[in-house]
Amino acid sequence: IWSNVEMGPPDAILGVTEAFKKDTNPKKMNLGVGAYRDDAGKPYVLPSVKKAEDEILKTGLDKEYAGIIGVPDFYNAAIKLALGSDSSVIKEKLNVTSQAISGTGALRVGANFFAKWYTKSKTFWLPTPSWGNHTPILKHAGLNVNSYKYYDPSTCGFDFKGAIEDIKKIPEGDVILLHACAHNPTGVDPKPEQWKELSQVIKQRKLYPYFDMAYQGFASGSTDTDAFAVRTFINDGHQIALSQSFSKNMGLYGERVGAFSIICSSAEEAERVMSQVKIIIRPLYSNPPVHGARIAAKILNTPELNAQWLKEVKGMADRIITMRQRLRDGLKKEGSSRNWQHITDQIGMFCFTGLKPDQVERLTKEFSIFLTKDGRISVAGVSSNNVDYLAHAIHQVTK
Ligand code: PLP
Ligand code: TYF
Repeated sequence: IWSNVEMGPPDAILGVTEAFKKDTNPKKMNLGVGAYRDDAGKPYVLPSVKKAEDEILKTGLDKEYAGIIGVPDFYNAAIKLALGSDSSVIKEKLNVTSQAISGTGALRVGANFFAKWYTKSKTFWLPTPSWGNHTPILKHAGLNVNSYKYYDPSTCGFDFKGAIEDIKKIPEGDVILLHACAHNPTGVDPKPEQWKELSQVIKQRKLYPYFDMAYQGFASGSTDTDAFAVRTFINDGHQIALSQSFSKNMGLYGERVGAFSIICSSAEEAERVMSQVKIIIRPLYSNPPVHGARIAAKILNTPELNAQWLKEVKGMADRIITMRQRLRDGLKKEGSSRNWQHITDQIGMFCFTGLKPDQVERLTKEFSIFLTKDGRISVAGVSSNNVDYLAHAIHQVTK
């Protein structure tokens, strides 16, 4: 029956882990997937998450279905985390917020909603490059995908001029996707002043800003600082859409905790939009899982746990910053004459090294260091034990 089905390629990011698992070299490193590791290279369950989970288990909650849009204590707290607890948008009930199956699911619910209800355009504009899953998520929902300049390979930094030039040419009404902070895969974010200008240009062009926020807290170590772009756009009067993920900042990867929001122009409009978001979710998966959302809700709504969590987020962000510095120092010690400043300039979980595909291939073949072909490394996979080995290997393939 399925003789017509062709073999598909492995996923560009998750395929790296498959290849890593097969390697027998004891020095092997998996710098592919963006998942935090502690300094011993082990997956990290945040102590605040453990504490929240213990407390939830003690209360002996049942396993009944959540509503279509999930656990209210969770999604109400999630949007507060993004917009700020004193947000007038929330007070005036202008937000439509639903729990979603992590960031990916939030993007897909959003994509389906835009495909069905956004009448001005069916085209989304992505930064070049963007997260590898953005294009398939949007295309599977029937949307068109286009791109605007973002990363400048000559500086390994943000191409502000190129981005503005391209955005000025986007047709009115189209949707522009923006990474709220800690851009994946480049680790390159606009500066606050640049965000302000982007907001103005996007407003003049009458574009619809859609934020993907998968790393709130991971860029700077502060969830408020990392919400700068989202809050600036809101203050400038944009009615944004927003997908949030709690995979990275709470380390809840496999629990699939996220939220999707749209900001409306009146509470009455928000009620109509909410009714249609529910109608999209119901035939997709009926309602989201509750366990992870309960954990996130407990952390976000309990002041002491919240304070503990923010410290732990900062701890993860700081360890990554330390590893960036040690990698850069290590390359210098190896005798590399290249400019590696971008390793410490870039932020968030990833470093876009600038390594070419043949150099990436040598890293994998000769050193058992696994990363995506675009030269992105997940700095979260680097630790005190292997940072010098990584510096040595990178120098060997770039000298
Ligand atoms: N968006 C971006 C930019 C990401 O980097 C990721 C994860 O790596 C996601 C969304 C979604 O991740 P998840 O579905 O685990 O929340
Ligand atoms: O490393 C990245 O960019 C992500 C990680 O369901 C990831 O692709 C892995 C699995 C998943 C979502 C994101």
